[in-house]
Amino acid sequence: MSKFDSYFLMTPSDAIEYSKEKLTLFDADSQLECKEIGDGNLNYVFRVWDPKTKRSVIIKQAGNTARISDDFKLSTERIKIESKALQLEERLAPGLVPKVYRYDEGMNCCVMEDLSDYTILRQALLEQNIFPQFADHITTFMVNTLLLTSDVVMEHKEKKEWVKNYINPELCEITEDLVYTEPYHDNNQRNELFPLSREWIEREIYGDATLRFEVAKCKFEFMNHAQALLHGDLHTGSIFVRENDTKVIDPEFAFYGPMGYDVGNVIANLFFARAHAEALKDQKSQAFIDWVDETIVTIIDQFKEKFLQAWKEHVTEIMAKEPGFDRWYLQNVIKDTSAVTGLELIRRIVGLAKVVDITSIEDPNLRQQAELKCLTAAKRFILEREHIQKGSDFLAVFKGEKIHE
Ligand code: SR1
Ligand code: MG
Repeated sequence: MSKFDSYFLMTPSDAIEYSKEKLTLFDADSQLECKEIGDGNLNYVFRVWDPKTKRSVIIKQAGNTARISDDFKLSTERIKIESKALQLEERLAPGLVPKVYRYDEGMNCCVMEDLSDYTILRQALLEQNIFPQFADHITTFMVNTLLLTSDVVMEHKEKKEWVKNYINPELCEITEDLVYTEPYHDNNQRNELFPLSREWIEREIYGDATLRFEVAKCKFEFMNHAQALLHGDLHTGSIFVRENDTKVIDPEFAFYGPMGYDVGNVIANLFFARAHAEALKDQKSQAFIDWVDETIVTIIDQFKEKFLQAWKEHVTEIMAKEPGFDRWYLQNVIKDTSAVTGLELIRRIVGLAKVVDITSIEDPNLRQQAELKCLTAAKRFILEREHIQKGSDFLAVFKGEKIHE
């Protein structure tokens, strides 16, 4: 019998005891230390380390509610999805995710590689650091994990089995509510508007029936298009970086959905970093903004290039080999990417789960400017999504410029 035979939410001292009992990494007599370092919206993250040997691990544990609010009652199963997804992603995109050492079904926790020598990308971008290889790494991650889990590559019955295994109703519901519903309605308790932006949002978001109609179409696309195994929450807080390394973490929202959901999340969150730097306008800002612009353009263009190349190498489905089908398919992925870029920009400003890139802008007028710039572009990303296809189109829309067809 062990105290870890049945589930309870651990404290740091439990995590130390757990590590000694369940992991082979540490010696029985080691003096371990532990700190709870989770700063996400959902889970608890313990870093356990041996100061003598410098060995360390991360133990991520799911509670019955979300950390951000007890409103969200969640099954602890999500850690199972995350563990499975990380192991699969390591196979599909080697070196781009942390290694999983152990998944514990009873304790609902996942023990994984400690990435403490990395920084969360959102934080690094707030400090205006640049990562020249990021576009290359993230496009490889997205092309490999998305295309290779889709029906154009996988045997169809096996793919359907995976759709079943990754069914993730509670976390999908969070996205359906927070991304695709609440930001478009004035009558829910969870939206929080920055006072200087309120009037604009009431008129241009809540009050725009055409926008709501287009968002409704996107919502049903998200719910009904089981295209590929998504990460499902690929914002800059789900990515660790070091100078020449990238690791994608936190795929607990993974499920079969439209590919553009992942790509659009990356792009929108880079725009938040850009908006933050524009508000800062210090010495480093212009060089940083230039790098973000180049990175956004490269991510879209390189994603398309790698996607078509991987299509050539991996496609197995006979009808998908019809000439021109690859480009038609990709065009739809980029259309969805544009819509999701807009949806993510809106929901992080209007809805519950905000981003520090925007909330940390201290000057109220600069924050209002940043919010309205993101929201104005967001509407175009949704409404003009049929025409936004090139990396330079994405940048032009954010800057308020015309798209050159
Ligand atoms: C209740 S969870 C709020 C948000 O945090 C996660 O990272 C997802 O982005 C989710 O929408
Ligand atoms: Mg997360």
